[in-house]
Amino acid sequence: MDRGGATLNDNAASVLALSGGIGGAKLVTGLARVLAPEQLLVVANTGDDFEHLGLTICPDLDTLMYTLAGVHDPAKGWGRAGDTWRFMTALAELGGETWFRLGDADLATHIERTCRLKAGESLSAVTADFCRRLGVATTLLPMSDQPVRTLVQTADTALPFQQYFVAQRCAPVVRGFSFQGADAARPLPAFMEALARRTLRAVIICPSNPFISIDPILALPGVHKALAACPAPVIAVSPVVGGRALKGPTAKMMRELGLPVTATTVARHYGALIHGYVLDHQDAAYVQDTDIPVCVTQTVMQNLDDKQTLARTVLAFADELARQPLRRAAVTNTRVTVEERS
Ligand code: FO1
Repeated sequence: MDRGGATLNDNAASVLALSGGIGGAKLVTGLARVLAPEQLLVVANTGDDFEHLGLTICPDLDTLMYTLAGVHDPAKGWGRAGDTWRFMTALAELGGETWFRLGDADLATHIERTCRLKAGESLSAVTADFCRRLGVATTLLPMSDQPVRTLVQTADTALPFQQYFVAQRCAPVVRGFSFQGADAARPLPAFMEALARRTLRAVIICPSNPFISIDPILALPGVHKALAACPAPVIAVSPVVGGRALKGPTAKMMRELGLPVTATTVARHYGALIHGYVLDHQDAAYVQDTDIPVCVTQTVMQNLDDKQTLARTVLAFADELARQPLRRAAVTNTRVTVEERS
């Protein structure tokens, strides 16, 4: 069953969420709880994907899939709950590469996906089937069926994303990013159809890292233009709270790129793409810095209640914006990319 070209129920008001892994998955969990399955389409970043030990690993897609299935490891944020590590132990004994840890149950996902990709199935078809088998009712799409690989430009070299993130623990100073393969990749048809849909209720940019989780999605041909022309409110939720990133290297990256570590920087980064911005109570002082409608609320999600409450608040904000003529920010975009070197 290939859901790559699937459409949402056209009679239902639908919500499109753009997400990276752990941070975005929290809001996606809330959205999946407050919306019917046919009302939510989740598009996942695949720029973090890579080939490792002969396997195709899709970290953000898997984090979203496991989270929506309720089988994720909430402590680590990635991988499966209760996983065991016999494969890694045995691999270490044999002198294999152990810098990227694959749990035994998680390994099954990578092996089965790789077999199916090699047999000619698309990533979206494999994802749809895995989701069905794991009981995920929400439609989860990779941003593209073609490979896109994020490269992190450091002072001396361009590092493949997982080399930077896991092997080097985000230590190298970041100068910019590029998304290898993005120019030749195509966004999933169902994603583009949703963006143009008359009944689309909102596009929600989840509280994910703007540089490495959302920009790869925006870098796909046609996506930026389609978002800019989208008839529904486009809303971003800040991943920066009180001058810190809730998860991951967002704040460190901002500092190294010479950007202030504030919620405003993220709004400016999305620039004229967004109609509304959601930030935390702790950042209420920054409201005056933006010239688009802002919703100040609790964005820190510690439990399921927080996730559902934020999801409801974001949707109510979108509905409020949709009742007025939509206007976008006048601020310039602070996109940080470097030319592809390959
Ligand atoms: N993150 C780590 O910090 N160390 C790991 O060994 C690791 C393994 C891993 C395996 C499967 C998977 O789906 C994700 C994994 N992650 C690991 C997380 C991943 O590198 C990042 O969270 C994302 O790429 C950033 O969104």
